[in-house]
Amino acid sequence: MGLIVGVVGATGAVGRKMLEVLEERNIDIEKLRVFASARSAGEKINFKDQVVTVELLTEEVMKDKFDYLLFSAGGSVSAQYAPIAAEAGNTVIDNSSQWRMTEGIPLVVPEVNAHVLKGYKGIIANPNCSTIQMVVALAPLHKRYGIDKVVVSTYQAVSGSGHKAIVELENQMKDANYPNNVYPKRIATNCIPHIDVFNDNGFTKEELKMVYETQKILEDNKIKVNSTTVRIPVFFSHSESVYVEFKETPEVSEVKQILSEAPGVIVLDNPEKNEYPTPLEVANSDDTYVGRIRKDLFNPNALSMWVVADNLRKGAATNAVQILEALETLK
Ligand code: A2P
Ligand code: 11C
Repeated sequence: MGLIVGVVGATGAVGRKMLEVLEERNIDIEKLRVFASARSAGEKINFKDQVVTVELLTEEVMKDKFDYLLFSAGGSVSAQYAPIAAEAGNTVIDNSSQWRMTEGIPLVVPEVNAHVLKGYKGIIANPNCSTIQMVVALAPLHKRYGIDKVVVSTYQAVSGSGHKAIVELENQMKDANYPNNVYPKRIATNCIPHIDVFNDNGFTKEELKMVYETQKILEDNKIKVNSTTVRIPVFFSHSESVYVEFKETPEVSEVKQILSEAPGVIVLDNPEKNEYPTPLEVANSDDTYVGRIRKDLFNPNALSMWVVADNLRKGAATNAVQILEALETLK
């Protein structure tokens, strides 16, 4: 028998992508229900050969029976509705930051730590997009060399801020006077070193997600992470410059070999042929691409690399659906 699946926030940038990925990966769905706010309740959405009507999200509907509920409607929606759904016996895969650091809630990137799902039922957290792609590349290297410290700078696509931000960049590219509705500054022809809110310590919440989520997923609170997260005028795919200091000395040839065998990673690293990943080329892929792998000039235990992945796919929807698949294989 097929699954009963609900998508909360199905009209948003990630929610739409979740539906696409569920369809593409041929998940055996017997009944799909889609939820959003009063703004879009009643709208029709195509899924496979069916037309599904968007339902209003209420506490009552979350008590209905679902095999899986995929949430991507923001932290406050997850805070209010996910516990009600879980209490009713439903498995929630939550894409918001609401539950990620809560003790006892698994924070999962299936290629890295699917083992924490064994025997678990309730709310499961999908990590932040910029964390997911970084740990997919770091995990196999951590296993081999042991990571001491990571310094990462991100170049993040506007789709990470949702559908409204895609519209803002599209319009600002055509109209110099289009207002800044989503971002504090103009995003077209600019870059903004400010993602999510500032914390008292000077880092943004997005930067701190990269610190603490990485430690939780790699199960090592000693890994030091220093992050600077930046929004750039790109629609899809986040890019990251990642500098890593290891406990042991890595060799570039071995690093390339390890990464090329790692699940979910594609090494694209032939600079002499201009081969390295870019967001435009990586968009629509489910893999994490790594290029520009090179040793540090001064620290023999350190190297730099360039990591790119589609933030709506591997960074959100695909990772959530992979969690669903991992749970199904553990059944
Ligand atoms: P809606 O279409 O009704 O606004 P994005 O990240 O692209 O902005 O999308 C956010 C998603 O979360 C949309 O599907 C949006 O639905 C949904 N959403 C936002 N607030 C609520 C809410 N209070 N209840 C249900 N869905 C919500
Ligand atoms: C961005 N990383 O690109 C964010 C989007 O914590 O899930 C995801 C926010 C989150 O803006």
